[in-house]
Amino acid sequence: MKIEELQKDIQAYAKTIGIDKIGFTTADIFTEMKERLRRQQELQYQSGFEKGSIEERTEPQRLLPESKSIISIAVAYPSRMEKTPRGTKGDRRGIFARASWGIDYHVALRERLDKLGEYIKKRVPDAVIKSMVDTGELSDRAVAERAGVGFSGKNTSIITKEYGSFVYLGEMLTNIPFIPDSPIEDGCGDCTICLDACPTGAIVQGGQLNAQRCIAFLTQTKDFLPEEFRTKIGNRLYGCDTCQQVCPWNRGKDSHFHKELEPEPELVKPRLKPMLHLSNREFKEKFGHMSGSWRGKKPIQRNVILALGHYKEVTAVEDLIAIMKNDPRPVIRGSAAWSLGKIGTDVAKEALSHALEKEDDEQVQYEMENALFAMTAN
Ligand code: B12
Ligand code: SF4
Ligand code: SF4
Repeated sequence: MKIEELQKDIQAYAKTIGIDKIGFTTADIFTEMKERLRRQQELQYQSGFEKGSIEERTEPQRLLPESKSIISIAVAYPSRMEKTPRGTKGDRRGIFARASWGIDYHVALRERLDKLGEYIKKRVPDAVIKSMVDTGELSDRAVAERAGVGFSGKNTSIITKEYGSFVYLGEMLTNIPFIPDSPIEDGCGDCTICLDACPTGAIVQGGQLNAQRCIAFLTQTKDFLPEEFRTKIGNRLYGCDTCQQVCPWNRGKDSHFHKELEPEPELVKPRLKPMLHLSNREFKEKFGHMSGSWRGKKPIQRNVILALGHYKEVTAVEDLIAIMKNDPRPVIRGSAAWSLGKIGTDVAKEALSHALEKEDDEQVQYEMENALFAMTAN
């Protein structure tokens, strides 16, 4: 069987199973990426969510010794909801980033890669394959870039000509020597819109991110959110889409091809106040199928509390006081203290003073003192 023919058949089959774009590249070492990862590590710009050593991340044969090529896949997701619920004073809402709309994309892409793998094995019985999506060692973006799926934008996202950057990526290592596609031309030119729009200056220079400053990362941490970022995360509960939303390549790009990736408006833009009281079980039942829930309830609830402070939501004061007094988690009590300080009513102030007398945790005490200080200063 001719490789060209097989490759064409794979492309055609991929379309039938909900893969929107596919590209092929060699299993050669990602030399430039190796340097980049070293630099990111030295500068402490990494998030800590990356898997594997630099060698494993850049040398495909360490992951599958027989590797000769890599198939990169992209699945497009929506950027707009049909009926966006609007938050109002007294009934504020938070937002999950688009990468958390619909079912967890790891599941959606894994299913497609499994089907693709079965198809290839039928055609080439001695094919050896290994697939990954997000949680594997390889940089899904570096693979997609080299396989010509999209170019690497200054916001660090892979941008496809057809669907913009609103695509999930995954790949399959194989022992089949597919003919590699060519990378596509860079499309950023002298544009710097995303760098200017990033709320925290996380894009250090075109194509280089300090993940420690990126809101997408910060929404997923479990500890106290450093103070400088608290007003910047706004009502984001998980992830951040700003540097993609402003990108000219995403203008008018809104792909509704896959039912399972459609957002449930009440879940991706949920009311904030009810989220304060969710039990672990309720959280899992409601949000467990979304990719944004992978870090559990705590970071999301912390962000809910900060969002209420951001909105200065007076109707949340009673709830926040109860949480500040009774929640067993210091991060949650301290964040509630910060938000009460922001809201700044007399009731909030009195509650902060009382709670401070009883608080044992030093960090929470610090938050309460700061909140009281800020209220007196205003
Ligand atoms: C860690 C991680 C994060 C971290 C760090 C992100 C980052 N930019 O590095 C945090 C938590 C911040 C994050 C956030 C997001 N993530 Co994320 N994340 C990952 C993960 C697990 C590893 C990424 C990684 O290794 N980064 C290290 C950097 C150095 O490499 P890289 O970005 O992978 O590769 C590019 C650069 O290295 C650059 N590069 C390499 N050498 C050189 C040299 C020069 C000179 C230059 C200029 C550039 C350059 O080119 C590469 C190709 O574009 C991948 C999944 C995976 N296994 O790859 C998903 C992944 C990158 N994330 C993804 C998504 C969707 C997001 C968010 C949009 C989610 C959201 N809405 O909040 C945001 C976007 C934030 C942003 N601006 O990047 C998608 C990206 C899809 C796409 N179209 O690009 C991925 C691929 C997951 C997936 N399988 O779909 N993420
Ligand atoms: S995801 Fe948000 S915080 Fe991160 S680089 Fe993009 S705009 Fe900046
Ligand atoms: S906003 Fe401009 S610079 Fe940023 S990724 Fe898009 S085209 Fe490139």
